[in-house]
Amino acid sequence: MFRNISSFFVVVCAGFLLVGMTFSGRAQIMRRPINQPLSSEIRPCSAPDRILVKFKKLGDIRAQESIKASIEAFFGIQEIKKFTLIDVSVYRTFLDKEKTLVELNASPYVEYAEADYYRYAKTTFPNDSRFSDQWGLHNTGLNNGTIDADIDAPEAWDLTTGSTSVVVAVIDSGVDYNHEDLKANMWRNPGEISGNGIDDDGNGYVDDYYGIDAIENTGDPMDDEGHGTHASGTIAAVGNNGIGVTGICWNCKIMALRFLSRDGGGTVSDEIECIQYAVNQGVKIISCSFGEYDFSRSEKLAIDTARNSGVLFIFAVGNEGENNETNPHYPSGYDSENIIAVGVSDRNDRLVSWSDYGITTVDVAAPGDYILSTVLNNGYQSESGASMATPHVAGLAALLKSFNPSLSWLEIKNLILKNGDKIPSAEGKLVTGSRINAFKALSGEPRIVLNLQAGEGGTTAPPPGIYDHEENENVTILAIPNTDFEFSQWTGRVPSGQEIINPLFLRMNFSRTITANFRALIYAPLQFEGQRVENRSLSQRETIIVLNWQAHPNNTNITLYCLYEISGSNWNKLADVDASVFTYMHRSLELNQTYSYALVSVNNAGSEGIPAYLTINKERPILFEPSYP
Ligand SMILES: [Ca+2]
Ligand SMILES: [Ca+2]
Ligand SMILES: [Ca+2]
Ligand SMILES: [Ca+2]
Repeated sequence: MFRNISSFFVVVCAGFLLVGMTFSGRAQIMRRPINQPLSSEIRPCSAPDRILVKFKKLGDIRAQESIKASIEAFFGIQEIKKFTLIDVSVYRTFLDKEKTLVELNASPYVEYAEADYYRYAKTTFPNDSRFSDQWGLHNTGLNNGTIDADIDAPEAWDLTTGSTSVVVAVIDSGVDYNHEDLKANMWRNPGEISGNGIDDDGNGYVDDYYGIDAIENTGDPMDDEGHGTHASGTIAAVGNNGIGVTGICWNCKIMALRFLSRDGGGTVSDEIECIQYAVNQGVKIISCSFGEYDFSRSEKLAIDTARNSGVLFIFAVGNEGENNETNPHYPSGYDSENIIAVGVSDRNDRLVSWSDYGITTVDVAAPGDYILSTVLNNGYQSESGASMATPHVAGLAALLKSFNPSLSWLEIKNLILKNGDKIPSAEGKLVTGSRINAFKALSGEPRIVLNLQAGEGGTTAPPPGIYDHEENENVTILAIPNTDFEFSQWTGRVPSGQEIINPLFLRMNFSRTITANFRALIYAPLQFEGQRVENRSLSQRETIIVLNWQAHPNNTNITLYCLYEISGSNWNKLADVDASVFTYMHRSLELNQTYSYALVSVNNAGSEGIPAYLTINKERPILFEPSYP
């Protein structure tokens, strides 16, 4: 019928003149598909093509029917059903739904028009056959567990069940990529044709379709141990497919990276090869269920460098019950910002006795005791360890990234750490004292992350670091006077004054990470002067220029002055003068020439300030001129 809408237009225009509304441009609105596919990843708020309308009762029935018909024709809406109980009609919309609603609500004949909102079941339970055994996701108290000692996964799945575009790299013993409950969620290298014996994407690995094996340097990360397959199932076993278990992320992708051999060991170099592969493929979340007690500079460097690519690492702590404050465990124990170190909680929400802990070194606990997940050859098995807790956090990170793809590694980390459930046995033992909670993390309040850095030679109070704040919280940053500051949104200058430090007030009402970078402003030395001396003795005919200056009182931490002679566009350094010395004698110069200088203050961070310039003309007064013999 709506192919005919333009033929209704004249009639409708009369109608709308009658009701005194303006609908300019209505005829230009293009038709477009309205039944947009409903993604299982993000749930819509309302039906895309249905609205509810209640008309005002004006005039008699005939008049009402006439007005209703005119409005239906004009707006191109089609009545599907009418609820006599409340005198409200359900309409199908064929044009822009939101615009139609706005305009209907502006009509004097319409009491109201509203979207046909969705209502969702309060919790989303998957149909995977063994979900009831996955106490870490939803604890019903089975096996003497505690009801709700879990990460509230079904509640989180009301918000999202994960996006196919989020990839988690699992650096482990490989993954059984043929497992019935993993196969559909395996990452596949888009640049590689599987099984043709050719390195199609030229990345050095032949047929690296699911990832790599860094031990054998091949493109086949098949798991022969089961450990990586177990971790992968917790992160992203296929959810709601009627079989086996479900991952925390039903639809996310697993990149398989093998560096642990069958005996459970692997080298840092093979691990770094895996990290590099993941970074090169653009992965933002890396799950690592391994570690030991030796510090590796290269491993830390790889982690810190991956931060530049926005990578968040989830690391297992040890299963030795050690205090990582006194006995550090790596890689979980590095002071790198872009890591979450994960300890182990059990089905009664206790930090297990064998979990490593550390008030500054272990961030959070996650279920890791008797965790059912995928193992080799389409199997399922319960395992215990920080290796099982870690993928719970990695899965949650992936769920968060699915829910809001714009989240940075830092925002994801903050959402996870700030929105757990406190568990008494973790108090004083973990940074957060909490076990993760997926629902709380997903529905967490927006927080502001302030990344405060002292730039070259700058100082800040509080010290440089990463701080997070509530939205609309006032934040005070102290910086030395006369420092420049740079934010991603704005720049400015801390005003100069008599005080030693001046506060800078920020209202934290941005929704994103802010980087504040304070740079010291170094002023030019004062009273840069020079005097010329002509030496015209028979033995030595030369000009000597004596340069003098004073320190600028606003400068702090000056260590030296760099003196340059300027010749055309060239700056030739004459000397580095110690900061306690304010004079320099430039000797052996040509008679009757003009000389130009620049003097630059340098602070203890090596930062150079604004130059002071000086030109000594040959006409300037001569301080001393020996007489000719
Ligand atoms: Ca629960
Ligand atoms: Ca390749
Ligand atoms: Ca190939
Ligand atoms: Ca499943």
